[in-house]
Amino acid sequence: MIHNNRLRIVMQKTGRLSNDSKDLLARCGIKINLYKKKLIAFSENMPIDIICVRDDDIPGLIMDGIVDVGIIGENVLEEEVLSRQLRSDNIDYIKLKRLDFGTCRLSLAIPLDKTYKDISCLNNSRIATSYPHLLKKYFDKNNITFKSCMLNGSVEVAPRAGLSDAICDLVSTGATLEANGLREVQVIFRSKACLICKVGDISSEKRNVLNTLLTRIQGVIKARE
Ligand code: PRT
Ligand code: ZN
Repeated sequence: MIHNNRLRIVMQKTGRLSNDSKDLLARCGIKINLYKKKLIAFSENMPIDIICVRDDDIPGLIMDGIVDVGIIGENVLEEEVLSRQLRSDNIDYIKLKRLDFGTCRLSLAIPLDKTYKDISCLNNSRIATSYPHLLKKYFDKNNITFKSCMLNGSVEVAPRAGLSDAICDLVSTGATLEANGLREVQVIFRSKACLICKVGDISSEKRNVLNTLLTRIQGVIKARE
């Protein structure tokens, strides 16, 4: 492992958060050359290194204290917390700032021809999702039982393919649900990207850089409001 006084920030390599994350850091005045295939980039003008990975790996890198700071969707973060709680793994992190991108909601959706009054209509139904822990937490809170169908992608086709009765998936515009003949019936979690950092020892040099970064991020977000 690299141990030095450069602040390490982990962000999504490619996907819905990567351009906004890159853009935010650039607007904070961090000069970086993020080449497409590179996992790591070194800032030229600040003691900061950027590491690019799959978003699912980001919460763990922070909670295990391997990387200092991360940019991650609250949905992925909370799912990892719930999953680690079951394994009694470390779930420590500090949320430094809710960011102004990556806005979406995790929602239950059902085929258009199905009726829905309230959540009890889904009692004992099979629900396809990539977020089994957030789904279970919501159903447990409402005292409703369900059967899960774990899918890491193509969740929206599950009812049509006869794999499930309903789905629990991320929605932003609703176009994907509509294109698949599904109706959003219940929001179970609202999410944005956020800036998190590890708990524990951070050198004073790194702490100073982190404080500067946080002040600049707050300024960038304020200016965009
Ligand atoms: O490869 P990697 O594992 O890093 O990426 P990924 O494929 O797991 O994630 P990615 O890039 O799709 O999304 C990263 C994060 O972006 C998510 O965890 C959310 O925090 C955030 N985000 C914001 C979204 C959406 N909006 C979103 N609309 N993530 C996914 N979607 C998908 C959704 O799953 C569905 O398939 O977009 C579709 C619905 O969009 P609408 O506009 O049709 O409603
Ligand atoms: Zn992912």
